[in-house]
Amino acid sequence: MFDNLADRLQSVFAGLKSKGRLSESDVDAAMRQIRLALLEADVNFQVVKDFTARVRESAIGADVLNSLTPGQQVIKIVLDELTRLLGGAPSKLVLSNRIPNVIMLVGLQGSGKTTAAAKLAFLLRKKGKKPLLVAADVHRPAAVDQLEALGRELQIPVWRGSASDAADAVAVARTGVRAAIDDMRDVVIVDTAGRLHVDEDMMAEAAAIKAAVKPDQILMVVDAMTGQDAVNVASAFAEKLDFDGLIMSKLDGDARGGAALSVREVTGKPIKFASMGEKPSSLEEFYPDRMAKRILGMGDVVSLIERASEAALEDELSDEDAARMAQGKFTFDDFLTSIKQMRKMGGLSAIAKLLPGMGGQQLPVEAMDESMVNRTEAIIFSMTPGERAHPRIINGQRRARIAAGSGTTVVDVNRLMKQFEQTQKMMRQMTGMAGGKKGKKAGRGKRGGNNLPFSFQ
Ligand SMILES: Nc1nc2c(ncn2[C@@H]2O[C@H](COP(=O)(O)OP(=O)(O)OP(=O)(O)O)[C@@H](O)[C@H]2O)c(=O)[nH]1
Ligand SMILES: [Mg+2]
Repeated sequence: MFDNLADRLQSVFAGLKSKGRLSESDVDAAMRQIRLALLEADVNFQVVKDFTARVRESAIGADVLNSLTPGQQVIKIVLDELTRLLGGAPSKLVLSNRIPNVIMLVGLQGSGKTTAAAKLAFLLRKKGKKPLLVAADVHRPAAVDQLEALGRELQIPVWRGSASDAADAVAVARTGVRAAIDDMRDVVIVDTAGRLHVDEDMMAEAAAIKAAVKPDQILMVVDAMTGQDAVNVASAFAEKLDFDGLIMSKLDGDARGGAALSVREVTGKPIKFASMGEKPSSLEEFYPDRMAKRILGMGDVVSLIERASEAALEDELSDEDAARMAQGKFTFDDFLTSIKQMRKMGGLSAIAKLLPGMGGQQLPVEAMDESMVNRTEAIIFSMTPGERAHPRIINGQRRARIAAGSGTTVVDVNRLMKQFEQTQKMMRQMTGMAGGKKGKKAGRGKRGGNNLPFSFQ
């Protein structure tokens, strides 16, 4: 998403930073460029106008022009305004004391409701909740099966209505809440039917479900790829049905992203979640400040660390393993685990986007190359268990066999061996820095953290 916008804004900033002093006309020129960049990203016209006016006012008013680092200060002002535009403080999903809590999802056809329902259930379960998914989309026959398949994959139960209410969305929702009570589930997530356009039928059905189950939260799913349209649709929903918050879906797409930037300002409704892919784990709580930093190419190290610790926790890296690795006793099996973790974090390019100053593009080509990671994996798979555990035995003959087995060359294998030795050495040095015998403790300290053997240089 935002790649183009991020590039454009960063080049405006580079121009500002290179100047020792800024004049009012420098600021005006920068504002013109920012305005164009936002309009090209499909941000609502009025929103752009207000945004640049506010930035200009702060920049001129805050004595920025007389400061020693005017460029930096303008960037800070843009960051603050962008954060504000995206909602300011994060608006987290707050569950009430009511059991079960009912969350209803609404939105146009194909916006991502059904997948978002499953992703949300997955996220809430990670937080210790016991969700029940309710398939109240009775219009499209495959919709119920789709939710059921997702539920099966995640091992989260799905309610599809009793035989008598299968064609009645309101009845499915109502009996779903009852089923949740019987089954001691504490959150009910109701998936509803979408339509191609905002129409009376859809609104009437959504209103009827709302009246029947009195949801604690109605979340509207908005497809970020649909640009300005998404904002108009969200406004119509806000007016006709009213809802509590937004889920922006498909933020991983390459559309211009303007909808995500305008929708909060235009509808007044907070973005609560961002969906960045098709995987169940791709739904994230939305943090306006982090998103603003990503757009401005400042990276999002907090999200990166969170992803790393989640990936590590899922792999249940044991204390012993962590301690052993920290002492430099690192094997090719550990290397494989790290690759797996990295994939869970969204792969190299996703990680790169979260790193400050990287914004994706500036990474060395080799480090960006996912195919290199695949090749590494293939080489390790071609090693015997003994070789993986004791890499020192891998002599020239074995290297030739491994290269042939993995469809690579001896040069590739040698390169990996070298990289592996360097990683081992680096880990030993890090342990050394932590102070000899304390290595074990340092290892434990790494638990839940990132133990990727790759460096980004
Ligand atoms: N890349 C990407 N694809 C997504 C995302 N969210 C949903 N999709 C895809 O978008 C398509 C539509 O998603 P659904 O969840 O079925 O949409 P829906 O709103 O339930 O659609 P209807 O039931 O027809 O109204 C599916 O192919 C999803 O996999 C996302 O964040 N990123
Ligand atoms: Mg659906």
